[in-house]
Amino acid sequence: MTTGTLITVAPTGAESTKADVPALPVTLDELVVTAKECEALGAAVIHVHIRDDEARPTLDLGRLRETVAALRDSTDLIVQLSSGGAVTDPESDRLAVLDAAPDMASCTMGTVNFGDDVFMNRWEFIVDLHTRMQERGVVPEYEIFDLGQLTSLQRLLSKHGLPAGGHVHVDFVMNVPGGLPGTTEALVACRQALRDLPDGTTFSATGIGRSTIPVLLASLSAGGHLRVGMEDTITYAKGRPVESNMQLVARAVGFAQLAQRTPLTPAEARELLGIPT
Ligand code: KMH
Ligand code: ZN
Repeated sequence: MTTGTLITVAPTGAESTKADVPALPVTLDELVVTAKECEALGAAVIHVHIRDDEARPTLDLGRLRETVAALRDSTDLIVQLSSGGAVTDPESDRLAVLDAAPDMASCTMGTVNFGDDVFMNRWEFIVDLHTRMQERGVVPEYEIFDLGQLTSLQRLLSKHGLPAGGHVHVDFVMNVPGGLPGTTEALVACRQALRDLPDGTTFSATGIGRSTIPVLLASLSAGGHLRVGMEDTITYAKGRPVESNMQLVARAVGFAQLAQRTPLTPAEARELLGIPT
């Protein structure tokens, strides 16, 4: 039975710019302030993309290590580094993200058209990422951009074994142009497909752009968890740009509470996801 709600904040991403959204956290200080405030509101996981001094997306390992350390010093949040990076990042840099020893890392389960770009995730790359995470005790969040990627996940787990910690958690990333639509019907189809995955598999969902609210509500009502943040949404409501990540987390917490699905603390989230304390 589902009880609490796991709330993940994805505050930065690799695609938006300060010109699009002035409050986008792009420096380490901005990220740490955001993380602390989102944790105080009810977030338990932070999905992290970092930027360089010019606010361009980077997978610089030194910066990633510094970021993991700073987030651990200042918060109890579960630190999930993006292994997806930006569409231009090479596979070697994406694998090296694990050298920063996060609690979790994302693992996207297939290639997808990504607006005008292509987000490449070859099968051999996925197997390599999954295996390295098993060896290092980094817990994956399997990112699902399309329904067939759940079939790939089933194949991955049956051929290469369960992830570190033994628990399977997936995130439906919905409404990317080229992937799943951000609709209740699509979310229900994904949830149904989870029956072919190990018992106890949990899911969260995030709706890009204007699908944010419908996906939030559909996920809660289907027993799922939530991801929100400026990586996914830069418009709070029609004609109203997002003012901060906290605004999005506060709204998700409000919806969760209305659904009587209290936000999980980071400690409770660790238990759910099989992450050591
Ligand atoms: N920025 C996208 C190309 C992830 O973080 O793992 C990939 C992405 C998924 O955001
Ligand atoms: Zn991401």
